[in-house]
Amino acid sequence: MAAKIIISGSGLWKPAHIITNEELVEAYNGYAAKFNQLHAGDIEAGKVSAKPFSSAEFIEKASGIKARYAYIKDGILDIDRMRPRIPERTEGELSHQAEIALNAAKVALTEANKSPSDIDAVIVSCAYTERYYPAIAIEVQNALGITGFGFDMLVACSAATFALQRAYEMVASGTAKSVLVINPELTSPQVNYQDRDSHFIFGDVSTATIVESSETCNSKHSYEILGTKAITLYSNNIRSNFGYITNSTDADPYAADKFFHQEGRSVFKEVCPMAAKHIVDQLQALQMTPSDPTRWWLHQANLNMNLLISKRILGRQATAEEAPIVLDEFANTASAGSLIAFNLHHKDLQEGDIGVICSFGAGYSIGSLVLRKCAVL
Ligand code: CO8
Repeated sequence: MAAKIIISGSGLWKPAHIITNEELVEAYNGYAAKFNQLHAGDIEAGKVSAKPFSSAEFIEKASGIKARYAYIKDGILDIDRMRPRIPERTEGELSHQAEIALNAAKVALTEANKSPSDIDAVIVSCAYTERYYPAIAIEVQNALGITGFGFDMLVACSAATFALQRAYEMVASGTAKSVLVINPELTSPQVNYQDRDSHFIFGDVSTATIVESSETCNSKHSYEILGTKAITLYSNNIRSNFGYITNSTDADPYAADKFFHQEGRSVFKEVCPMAAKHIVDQLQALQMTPSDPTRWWLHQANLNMNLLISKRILGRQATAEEAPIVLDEFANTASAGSLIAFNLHHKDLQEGDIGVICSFGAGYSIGSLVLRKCAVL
């Protein structure tokens, strides 16, 4: 029998610090009031727009988010700073992102019943890396003592699913035997905490996944990857213009357009039908219907978005058990959201049960994997 490609372990690491909507809104509103007072003359003269006030009720109603984790909380709620105070590390120290990547990677290795010597490829895939080279993946590879190769990948919200698809192909083609995919989503430095429309959206987290062949898999809970599907469609509706070229363009490296910004309503309207069609088409290609999967590990950007997508797919709203929501606790964690949902909600599935991991977001990008639970060892 031909070998199958398996997800054999999943790791989740969450920061020690939590910021509730109420704390975030209190800080933002303090900042906005101070800004409006300082610029009262220019606001009056129509030269500067007044900062509108935020509300915890709006945030929860519009997004489903109640709180988020912060790698470093210090500084974010300081109305004279409004960004985390992350200490710079020397070149001899482990980088911040490699550290949180390792935290999740070690859990995934344990869950997969693997040691670093079993792994021969590392992919660090997320929305941002804290530097361009050497790759964070190679730093992680070195810290774990893995022989083989590593590289970084950036695909915004679909970084995790796209990397799992590359891992699938690597194991299937024999270019690697076991791949460690890590998503250290350190989003807080790219959140514009001075912007009412987006200050509440993101949280920090790290997830990791092991992909290997059924010939080597010996983990308790494992999942055969039955199919993978990716699509991208260019859109400016979710964008960050931060990058290395700013030094040469003389643009302000900290201007609002250099942070995450979006046309949230347009994203909602355009991405929901795309994601629903993507999943239905993929199931069809695998000779399945939407009633086959028992679990939907969907991207976690917005509760209403997930409810709408599951309704479009199933013709009814999915239950919390079928399509678990984690964004109340974690907020949007860029590419890690669907993997957090998988991590926290997969062990109860029975042998043969079908599940779908799906991400959707900036690019636009949509990535999905259809899984079947293997026998529990
Ligand atoms: N408090 C109070 N009122 C507010 C606030 C606030 N914080 N924000 C907006 N409002 C107001 C608006 O000004 C508006 O007022 P008015 O009606 O007077 O104009 C009203 O509330 C309604 O505003 P919206 O129409 O904008 O509100 P929505 O109901 O559409 O909700 C959301 C806004 C929550 C942003 C929603 O549109 C949404 O979630 N859309 C989906 C977006 C999405 O999925 N984006 C994906 C982004 S993630 C991604 O792709 C990864 C990127 C890489 C990671 C980046 C890491 C930093």
